[in-house]
Amino acid sequence: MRNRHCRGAPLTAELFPETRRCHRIAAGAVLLGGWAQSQALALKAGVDAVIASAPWRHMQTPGGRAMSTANSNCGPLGWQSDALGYRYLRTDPESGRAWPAMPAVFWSLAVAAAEEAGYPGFAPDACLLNRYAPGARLSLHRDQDERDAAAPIVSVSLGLPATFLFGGARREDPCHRLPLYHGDVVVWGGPTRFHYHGVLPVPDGHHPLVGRFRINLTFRKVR
Ligand code: MD3
Ligand code: FE
Repeated sequence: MRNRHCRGAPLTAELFPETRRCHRIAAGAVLLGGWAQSQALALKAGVDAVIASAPWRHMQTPGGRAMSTANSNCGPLGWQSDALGYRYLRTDPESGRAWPAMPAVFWSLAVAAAEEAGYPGFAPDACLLNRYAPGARLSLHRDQDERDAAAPIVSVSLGLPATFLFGGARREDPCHRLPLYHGDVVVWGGPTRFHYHGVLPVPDGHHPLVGRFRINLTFRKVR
């Protein structure tokens, strides 16, 4: 690791606690604690711009229930869940138009984080936005709709903290818990890329930039 948060000098770690939060979570999965914090204002402005053209919506699960998270997308492909199942679409079904472009700050952060974690040349073609109000959660699932299995998923957390769960290849495998805070970036690649994971209900709170929400961006290479 060679960014200013992750350089390993002990003095740095004492002065800046977030330096201790950069580590490998699993084979091929790297937590870059606080990595996006200095860009948070620009990222939030990017979120607001995306949402102005593709507003937050609660998609239906294939089982017919509304998801507790609100979602939107930017980039060439957008993730969609409804009665038909999960898939990636080139247009927003709500508007019939293309998804909004990825803001430049989204793209550059995702590419830089992937490179930092050992995945040079990451070229995401989809960015899913998840918004959690207090109480919203994401039940245990696997992300299997992306065709490019070699590419990682880059995740950026903004706003309220949450507890991330990551399990194994089988639903019944035990889960580890990982707290995720505003500005944290996680790069998920390698053998755990298709493992089960989820997010516990987000506790109530208030964040100065994001308000009463947690927003998570996931960058994916789908095609
Ligand atoms: C671990 N989102 O959108 S992002 C999702 O915090 C999703 O909103 C969570 O799971 C969130 O599908 C977690 C981090 C993430 C994404 C994909 C993974 C972790 C992963 C794939 C395999 C293992
Ligand atoms: Fe997921």
